[in-house]
Amino acid sequence: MARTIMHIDLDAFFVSVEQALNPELRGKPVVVGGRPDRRGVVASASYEARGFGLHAGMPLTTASRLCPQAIFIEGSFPRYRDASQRFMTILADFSPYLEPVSLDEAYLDATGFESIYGSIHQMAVAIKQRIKNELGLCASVGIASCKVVAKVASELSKPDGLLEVATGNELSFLAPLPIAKLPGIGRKTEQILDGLGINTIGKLSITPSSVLKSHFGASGEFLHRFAKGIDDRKVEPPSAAKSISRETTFGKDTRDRSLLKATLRYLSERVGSELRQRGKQARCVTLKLRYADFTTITRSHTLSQTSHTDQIIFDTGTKLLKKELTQGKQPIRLIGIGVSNLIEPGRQLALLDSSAQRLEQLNRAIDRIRKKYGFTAIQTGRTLLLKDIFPSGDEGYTLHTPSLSR
Ligand code: TTP
Ligand code: MG
Repeated sequence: MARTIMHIDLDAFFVSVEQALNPELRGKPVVVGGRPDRRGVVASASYEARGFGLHAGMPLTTASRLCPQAIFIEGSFPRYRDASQRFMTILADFSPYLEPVSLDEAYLDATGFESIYGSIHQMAVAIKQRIKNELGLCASVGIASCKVVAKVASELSKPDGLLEVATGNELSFLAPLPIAKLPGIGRKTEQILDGLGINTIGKLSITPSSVLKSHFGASGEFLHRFAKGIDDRKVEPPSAAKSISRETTFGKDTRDRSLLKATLRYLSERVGSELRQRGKQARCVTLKLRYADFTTITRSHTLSQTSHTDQIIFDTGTKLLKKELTQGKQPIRLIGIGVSNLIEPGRQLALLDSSAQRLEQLNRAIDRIRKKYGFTAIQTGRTLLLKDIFPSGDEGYTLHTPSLSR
């Protein structure tokens, strides 16, 4: 069945939020990223600044050389997170089939919505209008039969754009564009394709997929399909998980406290990292134990202040475990830890407290290293013990439950 997909992306997002708050910045070359004498790069540049060649990722020193009159702002992430939430709330009013992709970007499945709004074009106009009225921001919208074409269309229409690619015209729309416009083509892929004499999406679409596969492996097939405007990825609303938990069954039932605590620490880190990745905080921590005779118990504790740090999850789990060990006498077969009562943090009161702030920073630093080098690239002292017990793969230990494969 033919689909209608919309891609919505805010223009010069960080900068536009600043301009909406401070009228003196409007119509001027503005950069969010920091002071020009600092190390660092441009995060967002206003379209006026782009006229001087400024763009995201450019070193601030270069930016100030190219455009000395530009206004450089540090920016404030909580402001952008707040604007992003309000943006997504507006979109959710138009369709429940909404997939946020980043802070300022989302796909919306609008198949069949013509009957409500008169046309999809009118629906997009209404969306843009509400974003303008309520947030003071400009959104650019691409409309097409699939995600990849909708995304290229919104990008091409910027700023303050609205571009609809009629079904059947995907190939002719994409063909003349330079390959860098196709999502998924980074600088390196672009260079390789350029070396092969492929510089437009049209040329890419007629390159045999065997050639692309030999250079890019499985992703070569995707590139080929995208270049033809074929993309059957669905718009997938994020699963609203109500809890996050990790558990594992031991090879041999145990009452060894160091092993139990090491495993609990590891599981807490897994839970914590997912919690932070989802941008949530938890109110409740739950320990799960299964004894040798398969009796399973769960014990929960409600935190006085919501948290998303490994330490708090682990400390709470440890207290629950200690209590349980003084009662049950059987060896333990399975241990698990979970968090629930998840909330989207608004104002972070905990951050006023400097020790909570340090913990949060430490966790973020660990997350960054793990994202780059793998989960066990960095280990806390307590979990080192697990190294000798569980086999280690690229992504860390291989424990026995599927929930640990992530
Ligand atoms: P983008 O949508 O890529 O950029 P943009 O909204 O500033 O401009 P455009 O009109 O082209 O959409 O990214 C959204 C925000 O994400 C951007 O305002 C700042 C942030 N960001 C960074 O912090 N670093 C980066 O390298 C990029 C690309 C974006
Ligand atoms: Mg944007």
